[in-house]
Amino acid sequence: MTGNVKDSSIDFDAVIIGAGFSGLYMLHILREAGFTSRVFEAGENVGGVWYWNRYPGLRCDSESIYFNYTFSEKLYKGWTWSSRYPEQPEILSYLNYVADTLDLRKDITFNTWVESAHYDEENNKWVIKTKEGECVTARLFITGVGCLSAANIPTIKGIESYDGEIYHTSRWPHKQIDFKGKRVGVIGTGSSGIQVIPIIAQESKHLTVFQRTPQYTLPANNHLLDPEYLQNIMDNFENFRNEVRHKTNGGFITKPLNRSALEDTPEQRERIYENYWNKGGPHFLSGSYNDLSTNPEANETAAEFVKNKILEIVKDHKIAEKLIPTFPIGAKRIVIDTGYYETYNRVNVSLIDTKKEQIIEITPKGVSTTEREYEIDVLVLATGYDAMTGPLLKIDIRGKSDISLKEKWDGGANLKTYLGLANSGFPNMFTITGPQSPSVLGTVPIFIEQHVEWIAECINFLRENEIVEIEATKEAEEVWSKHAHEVASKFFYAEHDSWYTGANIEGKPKGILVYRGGFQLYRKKCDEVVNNGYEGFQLTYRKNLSNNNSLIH
Ligand code: N01
Repeated sequence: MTGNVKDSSIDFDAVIIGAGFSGLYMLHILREAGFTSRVFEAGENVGGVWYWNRYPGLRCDSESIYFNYTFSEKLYKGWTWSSRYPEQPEILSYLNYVADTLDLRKDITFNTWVESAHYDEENNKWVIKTKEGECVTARLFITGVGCLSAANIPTIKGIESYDGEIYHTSRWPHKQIDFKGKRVGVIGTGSSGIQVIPIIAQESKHLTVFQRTPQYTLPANNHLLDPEYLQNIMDNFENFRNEVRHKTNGGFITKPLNRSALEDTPEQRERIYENYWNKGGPHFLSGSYNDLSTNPEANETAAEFVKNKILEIVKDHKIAEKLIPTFPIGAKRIVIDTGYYETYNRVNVSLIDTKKEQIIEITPKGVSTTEREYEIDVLVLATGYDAMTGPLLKIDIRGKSDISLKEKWDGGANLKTYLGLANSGFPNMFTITGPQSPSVLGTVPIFIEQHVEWIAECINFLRENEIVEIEATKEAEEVWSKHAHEVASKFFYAEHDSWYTGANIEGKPKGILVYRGGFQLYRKKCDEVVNNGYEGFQLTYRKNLSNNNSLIH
């Protein structure tokens, strides 16, 4: 490993947490603008979520041509994706390629966990301490901690007594796990479970899937990318970039049809749904009728189509019935898969519906339910994440008057942010893809670029105008949070339980964690804030301070 900086400087313009998509670009853009920056990263290399999350079968559910940076044509053209949906090793290689090309590692400290970041009001600086004993200061504190990086480890009775191998999908070991000849159990059937289950089924002696809630999953229809198709993008890069950044929901190019599902006859609908099902990926929902996420009757037609597909694919009717979801399609994040439903036609796979046959405890030998004990050699927890707020609240972040972010948000019950980027009481702090921003509702790297560029422009503005402090006002936060709630309330996901609302975590207050107004509207609002002189922010100029605090270098 190269990098792992521990130089003598302890005061920076900016400290950034995380060396994933967010932290790498933030570091690059600030460095190019002449700011001194340091990234702290818990992993031993770059990648963020894509460094930790590496279970077999992991592929991103965004298409690869959008799942990268677009800020540099040279960088874009220096990389070639192999398939439609990128697999985790390829994404990790891509981020290493970026770090190497831009020579980023020299400003990253690896294997380092930021424990606390406290705002020193007297000096207008953040004091950042790491678990490894470092303490640095910075004018600006920027989090690039990811939306889905804090693992949800279930508190099932007896879990610590289990004698077999146990893995969480988001903290997969950096070695190949041998499932051959073993009895494997998987708990959880979200995106992670649905991707890992077909692979484990092929390799193991027997696989038992413990399913609490059946999910809707659509075929990915993954395939190798045609070199001609890629060349065409490269040849028209400017148009492509403009389209992705300014005309789409961050890479979701397919625009929905301009009509309700209820305007078509059942036969027409069947043809449309079949077409999108065969195209593969999430386009089935986002690219077909325009009211599937808001109109229950329209939604039911799409849900019915998928239910019939399950009954068609899964040969055993009783198993198929267990796999049929009972909530509106899209109320939880849609999953895309390769051969998931087909896996239940295998003789070495069993499906346990844990709503009927509940898990009582984990024993030293395996999983004990209300019916029996299942002996398991390898237990895989595909139980997801404490999303959005979870990664931030794992760090002791304290703003003015020593108030922590946890206290300010009341653990999430009173979640209020300004644009998902800033918080009142927490000056000079920015949260890349923070809660109440579009974050995960599109192609994440494209959203990250928008946030990073907005923050960089803001920091330049602070330097040029001799501003030592920028802080979101309570009023602006109030208005933004109200707006975020209003736009979300039209969609099913707002009222159903999932990680989108925090309902997957025991004791976590339920609330809207993502901005559902669409990426273009969001971008427009962020731009308006800038054009109106950082409307909604309170700015403190150096000339108005008695202590003449230093500026950003
Ligand atoms: O997590 P999830 P995930 N006992 O929360 C169950 C992204 N991602 O890691 O639905 C028993 O969706 C839980 O049951 P229920 C993607 O955005 C992307 O799969 O709460 N079961 C559910 O079945 C995705 O949406 C990719 O009733 C328990 C499962 O565990 C997000 O990450 C790949 C339980 C968790 O599903 C999260 O996906 C992977 C318990 N105590 C992830 N606790 C791609 O890009 C939870 N469950 C393709």
